Amino acid sequence: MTRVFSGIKPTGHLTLGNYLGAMRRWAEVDQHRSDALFCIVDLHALTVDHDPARVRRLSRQATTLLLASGLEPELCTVFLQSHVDEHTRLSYLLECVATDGEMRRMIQYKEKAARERLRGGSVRLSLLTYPVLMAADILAYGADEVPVGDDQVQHVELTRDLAVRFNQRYGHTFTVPRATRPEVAARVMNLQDPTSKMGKSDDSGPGIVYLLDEPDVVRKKVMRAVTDSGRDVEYDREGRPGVANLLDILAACTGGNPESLAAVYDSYGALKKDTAEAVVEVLRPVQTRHRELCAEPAYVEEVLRIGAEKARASARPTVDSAYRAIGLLPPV
Ligand code: AQP
Repeated sequence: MTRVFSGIKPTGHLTLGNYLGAMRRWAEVDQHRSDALFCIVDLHALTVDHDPARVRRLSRQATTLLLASGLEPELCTVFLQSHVDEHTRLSYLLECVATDGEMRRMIQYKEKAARERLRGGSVRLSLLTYPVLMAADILAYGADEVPVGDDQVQHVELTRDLAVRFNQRYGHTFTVPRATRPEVAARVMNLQDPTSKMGKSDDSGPGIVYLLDEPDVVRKKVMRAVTDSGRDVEYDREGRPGVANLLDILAACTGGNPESLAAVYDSYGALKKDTAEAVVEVLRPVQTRHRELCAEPAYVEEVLRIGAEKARASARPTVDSAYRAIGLLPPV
């Protein structure tokens, strides 16, 4: 059976981008057709300036939202990265295979390091090495597929390179995984700046639809989305990124196709109105289930406990064989 692994960082409140680009597909498709593991990658949240209490809060919230979005612990494994030591054990070995130049070429590193410097902060070494930990997250489980949005594809490519290099140098140890992208909404853009990704750790609140935004807040944000001075509704990602982003969101929420939807509208106002309502409808069941799960914290804790046990048992043999292959003696 195909093994699928993917993760989500508790660095902010989860967004419509996380949902349409990743979470929805995990729940609707991946958990049903594969042996799937979904991880709240809390160690990655420590790579930038963070408040410990907030990370704890966001980790619980991300778990609850993953379950609310439809992940079923009977069908897949849901767990916290920091509960399974194999991730950091393997990460060190992969650091011995990766190069400094590879890390510095990562687009997310460049963008996030620049953001940290702009805020007057220093750049943590873990921000530079984070793609290696991500590679360990994936390789520890022998994942065949990694369903991600566009922004993570480069990191999955790096994971493939590290797996191939390790296998060539030390003998076959890792499955070489591949990234899979959603057909629509692989990159949901910020509503106020449609040339940047809708990212949960951005500060620009009005441009980001959060999964727990009230319907009226969603409507307001979508109605105020930046478009352009034109009038015709056309799907042109380069020339009219704001309108294209709305069409992508509408298509992802209604199951349509952005190009054909463009032909249906003769004004930006009507497009925005329908997009807002489509988003409200997509988020409604997630929000309802999230409220129910908030009343069951013991259930959520139990999901994480069982998930960590299953994940540990699954990762340990691969990580142990990587330790042996690279030249380390087993403990006596
Ligand atoms: N805007 C997006 N459009 C489509 N997919 C997206 N994803 C994230 N944003 C979009 C996908 O959601 C999954 C989980 O994301 P993550 O938490 O690992 O990464 P992130 O959202 O990129 O989070 P950061 O780095 O903490 O903060 P921001 O969001 O500010 O960059 C991934 O599959 C991702 O592709």
